[in-house]
Amino acid sequence: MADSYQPVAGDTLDRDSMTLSQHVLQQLDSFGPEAQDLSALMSRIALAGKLVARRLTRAGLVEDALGFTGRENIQGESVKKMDVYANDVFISVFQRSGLVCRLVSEEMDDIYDIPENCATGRYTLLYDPIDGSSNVDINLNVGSIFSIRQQGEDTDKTGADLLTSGRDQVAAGYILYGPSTVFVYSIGKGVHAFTLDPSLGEFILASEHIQIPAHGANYSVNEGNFWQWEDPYRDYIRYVHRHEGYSARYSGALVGDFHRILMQGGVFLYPGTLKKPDGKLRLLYESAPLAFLAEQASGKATTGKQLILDVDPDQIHMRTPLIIGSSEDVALVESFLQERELERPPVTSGRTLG
Ligand code: P6P
Repeated sequence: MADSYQPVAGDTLDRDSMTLSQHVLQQLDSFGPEAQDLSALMSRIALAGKLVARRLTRAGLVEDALGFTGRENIQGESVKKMDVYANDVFISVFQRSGLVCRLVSEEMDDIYDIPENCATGRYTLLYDPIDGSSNVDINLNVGSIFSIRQQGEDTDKTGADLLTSGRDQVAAGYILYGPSTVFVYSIGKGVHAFTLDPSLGEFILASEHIQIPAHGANYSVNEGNFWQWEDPYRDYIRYVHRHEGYSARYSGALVGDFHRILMQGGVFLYPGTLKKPDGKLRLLYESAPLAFLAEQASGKATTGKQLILDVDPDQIHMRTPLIIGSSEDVALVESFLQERELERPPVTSGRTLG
């Protein structure tokens, strides 16, 4: 009998055909209904990402795509037209999907119910449709952040079942709209990154089981808030200013700043300020999903007092301070907050300003 056919295309074709939906099924090691639902859900998020990416790449050319709407969201922030468009994209791709029963968004005060999905939809999607929208009009990177939770008992329709710690997340991730569009996710089995191949219209596997280095040079913080911080944060900044081997990197968009930390190491921090004592970043759809990824990638995420993933929110738009990134760099920030002498990372041979 002739030898069975042996594919000749090899690794490249295998890689290019490892789509996001296939990867989720592989991760779950199952083709059962639950796995199929989660795979389909991830594909819908990817579709939302492609629609937002398409709009962003043409924003400068499309009438009325840029600028402000003139409204403020529940956060008291001016709403950009792109915020609204991206939020509507997520609603549109999940209506009549049978997958998601509720949506929680930075751009919507209340929970958005999709009752027609609730017969089968076992999930709630929490998302920041465009994170870092101040970058949109100047063509700098922005992102979408998402968190997926199981549909709990919400008989009184208050979303009380969502007010549990981030350890109840089923999956989390983000889409980074940069020179390329990157989809990063975890379902609790490592962190994986996909790159959008526009010629295919598919997100193709780029990196698997990403690990945050234990230490990195990047420290990412808005130093313009220095005057508003508590002293321990100021002492940390003075420390990195006086020691060689640190680089300040801050884009004004959390997703891009976190992605740099994920890939190169270092620490991102958004402390509480005089104006925003609880910090600016929202727990359920910004800090908790990124903390889920950080811990999956051997990093750490804390409020400065508590691990982000252990915080029980008191309302769906709750804010917390955020310190996230390499385990050693987060520990260095904590050492100032806990006023404990941590043997500081070895001072490099370079100069140390006393
Ligand atoms: P600031 C964008 O508005 C955002 O929510 C994050 O993406 C970003 O890290 C942060 O706020 C930037 O805030 O106060 O430094 O401009």
